[in-house]
Amino acid sequence: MKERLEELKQEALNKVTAASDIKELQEVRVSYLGKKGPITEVLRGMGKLSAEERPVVGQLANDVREAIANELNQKQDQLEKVALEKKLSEESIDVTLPGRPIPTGGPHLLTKLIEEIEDLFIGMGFQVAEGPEVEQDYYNFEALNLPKGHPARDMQDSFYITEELLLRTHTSPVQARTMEKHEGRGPVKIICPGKVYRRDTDDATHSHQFTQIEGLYVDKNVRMSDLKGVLNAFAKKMFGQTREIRLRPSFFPFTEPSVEMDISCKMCHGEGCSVCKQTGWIEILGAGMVHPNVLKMAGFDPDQYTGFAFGMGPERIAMLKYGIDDIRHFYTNDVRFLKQFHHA
Ligand code: 2NL
Repeated sequence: MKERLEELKQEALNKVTAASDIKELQEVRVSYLGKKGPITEVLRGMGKLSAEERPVVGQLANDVREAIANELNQKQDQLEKVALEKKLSEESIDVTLPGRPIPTGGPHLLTKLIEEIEDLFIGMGFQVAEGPEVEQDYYNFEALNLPKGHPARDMQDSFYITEELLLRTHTSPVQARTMEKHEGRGPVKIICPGKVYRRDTDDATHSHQFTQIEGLYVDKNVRMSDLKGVLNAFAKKMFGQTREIRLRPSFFPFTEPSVEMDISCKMCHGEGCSVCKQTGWIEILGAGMVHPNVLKMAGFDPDQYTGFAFGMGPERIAMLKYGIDDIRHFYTNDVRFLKQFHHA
């Protein structure tokens, strides 16, 4: 019997050593230490032994059980440890790897350009003012020295909603409204960016909806030289310090005198090229001294107050700045176009 027990012990220990995973080990445990196992069987046969031998064999059987159990537990710990290490190494994350970029959208080229222009004027003391896109005939035309029947307020060129309501054709009505709110007291120093609408057939240079930025400075003693100084500073900051400006006489119903501003051509330095159509100059904006009628209608005394105003088209500025050849690119929203101006 003793030999049988020793044999069983050796057999069991060998199987424990050979077990390569926890499941196999559990099978060894059940088959050797279970109720139907060979050791239990040996113990059952102890009745045949003498009174002296019985405790000796009983003790040995217990020792064998214990030895096998110890070995099983040790092996179990070892296998669990190996399994854990394997799991950890498989699931490990390299936190130093660069992240995968998530594609993002961004502000439209025109939005960014408008904000850039706003910032330049904010830097010169202007405030940003906004107003409605559905406007009263009064603020869009009447208050800007364009009375009913004036040739420059062609019904065919505007989107009328009713007799008295239309989609604004410029952002000037925002300026008229702002002046009115000041109740005849200066200074008013604002720029008005926004969408405007004209009944045009869309082509490479025309759009029925586009954007505008207008500026207005009304106070005592505002002069033409103030206009020139502000516009010169704007042009140099926007297009580069080496650019020159020039003012040419022009006409707008809401300014007198009126001018148009050109900047010197960067491509040919004034020599003449295709960009500037051989003139050396590129037209950028229109401006002038606010017409006395406009001041009067907004509640300002034209004998005490003067002002300058200007207006420009961000699309035209962007087209010149980035060499964009078709105004429709701004509104088609083809990402291949938009992406060129999006830097995450
Ligand atoms: C252009 C020319 C201009 C104005 C806009 C203005 C507004 C008020 C009073 C007087 Cl409230 N003038 N605006 C003046 C001159 C020119 O725009 O070519 N824009 C794209």
